[in-house]
This record gives sequence, C-alpha cells and structure tokens, in this order.
Amino acid sequence: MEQQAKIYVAGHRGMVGSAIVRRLQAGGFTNIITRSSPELDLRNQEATAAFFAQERPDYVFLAAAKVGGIIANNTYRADFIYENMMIQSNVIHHAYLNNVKKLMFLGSSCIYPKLAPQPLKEDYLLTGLLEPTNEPYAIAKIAGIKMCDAYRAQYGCNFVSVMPTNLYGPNDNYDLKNSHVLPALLRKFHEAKQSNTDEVVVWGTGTPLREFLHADDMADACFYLMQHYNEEGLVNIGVGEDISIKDLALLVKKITGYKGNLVFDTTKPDGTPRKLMDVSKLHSFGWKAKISLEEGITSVYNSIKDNAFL
Ligand code: GFB
Repeated sequence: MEQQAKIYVAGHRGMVGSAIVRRLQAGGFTNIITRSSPELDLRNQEATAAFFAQERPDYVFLAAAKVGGIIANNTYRADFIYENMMIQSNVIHHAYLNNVKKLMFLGSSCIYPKLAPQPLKEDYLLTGLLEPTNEPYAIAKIAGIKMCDAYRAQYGCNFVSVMPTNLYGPNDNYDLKNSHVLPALLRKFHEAKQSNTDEVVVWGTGTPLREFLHADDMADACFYLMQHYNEEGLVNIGVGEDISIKDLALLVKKITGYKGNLVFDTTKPDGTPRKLMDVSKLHSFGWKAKISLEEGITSVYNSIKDNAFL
C-alpha cells in the first residue's frame, strides 16, 4: 500500500474497524475514508454504489458486519444472515466495479465445522456441519469468502479473506445479553465487585475452549497481510492457544479483584466445544500475535472500568 493510497475502512466505528484505522494512522496513512452507518447504509445497494463511484478507494478493509455473542447469533438469526449478506455483497461487488486494487474481507472462526479436528486448518472449510447457534452468521461469512474467490477467478480481483479467532479490545459491546463472553465477564465481575454481590453467573458449563486475540493485534495482522498476502482461499488470524471458559472467568475474576464465587447457568448454550486456530499459515507469512491474554484483558479493564461500560 502506497502512503498516499485512498483506503476505505468499512465498519470504522466497530472494535476491529476502529483498531484498523488506528493502525493505519500509526503507519502514516492519512487518506483514510470512513462513513458511519447513518451516513452510509451498506445494506443499501444504491447507496453503496453511489459511495464507491464517488470515492473510488484504492484499498478496502471490509470490517463492517452485524456481530454478537452466542445468544445474539441464535436470537437474531434472520438479521445476522440478511445484514451480513447484503453488506458484503454490496461492498465486494462495487469494489470490483470501481477497480479497487485490493480488498480484505474479515470473516470468523465460526465458518469451520462444529466438530472439525483441532487446531482448525484453513482447508477444513466446508468439510462438515456448522454449529447451529451461529449457522446463519457462518453461512454469510462463508459466502463472503467464496465471493472473494469467485471475483478473483472470474475478474482477476485481488480480494482476500482473513478469519479471526474470537476478538476483544477497545470499543467492544458490553450489552449483557448480546455481547461476547469476554466483555460480558468483565462487566459482570466489575459490577459484582462494586455491589458486593456473592456470585457471578457464567453461561454454559464452563468447559468450552476458546482462543482470544486483542483487536490491536488483529488490526496489525490485517495491516501486515494487506501488504503480504495475495492468495485465494483464507488465512486464519489467531494466537494458537486456547483457554476454557471457566479458566477465563477465573482470570477475569483475578484482574477485576472480585472475591465472590462463580456459578454456571447450564440452561445457556455452550456452543462449539472448541475453536482453536491453526496459525501455521499466518506464521509462514511472517506475522505473530504480540499481546498476551492477561496483559490485553488488564489494559481493556483499566480503560473502561471508570466509564460504567458505556
Ligand atoms: O463469546 P461467545 O458468545 O461466542 O461465547 P462463541 C463463548 C462461550 O462463553 C460460550 C460462554 O460457551 C458461552 O456460553 N459464556 C459464559 C458466555 N458466560 C457468558 C456470557 O456472559 N456471555 C456470553 N456471550 N457468553 C460466537 C459466535 O460464538 O463467537 C459468533 O456466535 C462469532 O458467530 C463469535 O463467531 C466470535 O465463541 O460461542
């Protein structure tokens, strides 16, 4: 990417998009184009077409998506498939029509089969049934990967797909029903400590294993791969280590300084038993995660604990 290049970050108000903007700015890139959702509804084909024709960006980071945790995915099944299919179809197609030099599509580790061997290699895509709680979201993301490959094959577009593991960081969503596990636990333990509550409720059995990557590491990987990765298919972005939800809860308990107990609400779904990324392809391109889980959670906690999780 040339320093003067015009770069559109779709989803710049979200956790990942905002981290990508920070990373680009830190790298000296100043020609960054953004639009908030009220300014540009990417689900709307005409609005997206007009935006691309007017701005004609050179590079696109496609980080705009409808996202959420396990209950949000399972509850708003129609919204997750419809909104994501519309956003990515509009952006990918109009990037092609307007000769974008390179587009990076951001997917998710939930594209892999629920019971795939671990760690998850890129070629396990479409080898088995998906986890039911997030199947609509996963199908949309799989369609995004296949669109990038199809536009590469038919039109020669340099459109690439990257699959992040579970992410956390600044600008996360702390809504207790719709968020992912890490922001939910930070909020629950912090508020329990403030109010001297005896116990914190953790969803599910505590046995599922998850891998967590800080959004700043994710943005750094996207920035790096935008410059070094030009292949069809996909590349995983993760740390290559996982932790049980119970141990994650104990870590958040330690970081927040909460002294009470954990209880597990087994009426809530566990989701996929394990989602550990194989990161050998990522490492072979020369990028590795730098922020440890404890360091990352501590920095997020310190930055939000006085803001009442707004
Ligand atoms: O983060 P999470 O919602 O997403 O849940 P997934 C991870 C695990 O943490 C599940 C448990 O086993 C949850 O039951 N958990 C425990 C909690 N306490 C809580 C809590 O208070 N809130 C939440 N949210 N979970 C999502 C997918 O799956 O991961 C998306 O639905 C996407 O499509 C995203 O792929 C990265 O890892 O289960």
